[in-house]
Amino acid sequence: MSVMRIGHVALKVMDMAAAVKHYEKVVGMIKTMEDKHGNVYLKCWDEWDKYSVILQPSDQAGMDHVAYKVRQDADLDALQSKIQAYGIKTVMLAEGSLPSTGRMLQFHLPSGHEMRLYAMKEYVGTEVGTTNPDPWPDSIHGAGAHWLDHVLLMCELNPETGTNHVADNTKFMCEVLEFYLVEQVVVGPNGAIQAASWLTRTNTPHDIAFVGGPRAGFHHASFFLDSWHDVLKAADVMAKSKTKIDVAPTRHGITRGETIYFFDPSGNRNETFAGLGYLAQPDRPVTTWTEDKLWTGIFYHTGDAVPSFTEVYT
Ligand code: M3P
Ligand code: FE
Repeated sequence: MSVMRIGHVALKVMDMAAAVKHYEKVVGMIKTMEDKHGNVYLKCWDEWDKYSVILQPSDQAGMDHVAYKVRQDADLDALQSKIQAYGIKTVMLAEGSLPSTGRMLQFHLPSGHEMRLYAMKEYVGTEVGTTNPDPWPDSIHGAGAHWLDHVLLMCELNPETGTNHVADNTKFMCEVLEFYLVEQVVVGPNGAIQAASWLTRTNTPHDIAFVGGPRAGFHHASFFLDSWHDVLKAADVMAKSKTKIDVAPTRHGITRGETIYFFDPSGNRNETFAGLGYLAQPDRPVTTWTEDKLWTGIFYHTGDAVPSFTEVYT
């Protein structure tokens, strides 16, 4: 009964043609499918399932849902009971609710974000295959992202009303979905308020993160790159294509990731993320960042506050 890894993120976009161009030419994804509703499905070259991003036509930006893949179909029944016993309602969506995808267990995190779990998605293979593969395909383009790495969701945090959906989500993810806490930011008197958390199911420093803010929303979807040099080259790709860069290449203290933040044409924030940083383990001691070093955690080199980074999200 286990969640394996992030499977896909469904993002709402306002100009489909511009969005597809962005995820293809800048992030470097491949369009694999379009459905009758005009939703477009894309994958990265190093991913083997049919898609990891769904672009949905909408009149506003933001995340529709994030999905994680579980090991086997029966896990969905076991997790449904477990999630419902925790007090969260679930719906089992029939196979084919999303094309090329098996049944999905749909529910909302305490923060209100929609999450789905599924066991089956059509296998299409990576661009280099499985027999004597090359290290990268000739078709590589744009930033050449390897795979969707994680999402960061903004959660309502209001100490005055006692609302802390970061802590609520963290507890749920750990107790019910068996993620483990890798890093956290604590604020307030005696650091009693968990204001952000980074959680994993795999061995990467995070498969999902939650950060507190005035309202729930979508902060970013992050795509994996191999090296710091690839991060630099991704920034070149963005400059050449006049992509709006939010934060130029730098390093996070948190997770030690090497990063760039940028926006898709609808204003959904993306990240390219390199450097495994460390191998996350369930028994690795949790790293804690204190309020006075919060910005060092976010942008390690300058430690400078960039309010727009935490205030602007979809
Ligand atoms: C990351 C990461 C924020 C911190 C973000 C950190 C939004 O994106 O990948 O480690 O405060
Ligand atoms: Fe990130």
